[in-house]
Amino acid sequence: MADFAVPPIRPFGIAFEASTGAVTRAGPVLTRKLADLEGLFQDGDAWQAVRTSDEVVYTVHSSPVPEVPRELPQSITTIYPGDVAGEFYMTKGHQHPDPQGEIYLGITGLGGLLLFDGSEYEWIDMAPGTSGYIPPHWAHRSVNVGSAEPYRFLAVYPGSAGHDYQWVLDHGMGARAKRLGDAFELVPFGRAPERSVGRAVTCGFAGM
Ligand code: M6P
Ligand code: ZN
Repeated sequence: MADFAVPPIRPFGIAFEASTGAVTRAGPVLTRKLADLEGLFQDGDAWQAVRTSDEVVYTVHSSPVPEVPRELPQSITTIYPGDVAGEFYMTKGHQHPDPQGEIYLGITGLGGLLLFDGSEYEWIDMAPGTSGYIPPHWAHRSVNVGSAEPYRFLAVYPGSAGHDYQWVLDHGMGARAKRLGDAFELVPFGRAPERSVGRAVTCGFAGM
């Protein structure tokens, strides 16, 4: 498997393959299956029942730009369609230990960017061409809310930001994106540690 490059890095172009999420020049590729998402779906029994299914929930194709200070790594994340007991497939979600911003750009499919600062959540509808801004101190998770298509987006982030996954296990993400007929709804976390100031919002894209 390709690895991150070692600085100093010379300027170079990166091609993004819109139909697969692959990048050239290629860096590391991460594959997360249902078994890797322990403790994240609300219905733990439903997750237990499917955890050994080997189903891929999402992939992350990174460029060779390394996660080190002053560099700007990029990656393409592809979240496949699906849900666990109505809660849509999603990334683990993380907080940046070094609080710095991040930018996403929707490439294919329909998704959402869920942000949580520890007390309030925000939701940004993501579609091809939509850019979502993640300010410092906001944990972030991506969700595929489309019916059949993979949701795919570009991420660009400071190389020193890091990934704190425990923060999400400890604090949750403020809300959950769940199937509601042909659309979806955001349901605030309802029990400890699922607590937050939030609002139930019913969202949806025309034609879904
Ligand atoms: C985006 C970026 C990456 C992140 C990936 C998957 O591509 O934010 O830094 O790793 O999404 O998200 P997570 O790490 O929360 O599983
Ligand atoms: Zn991030």
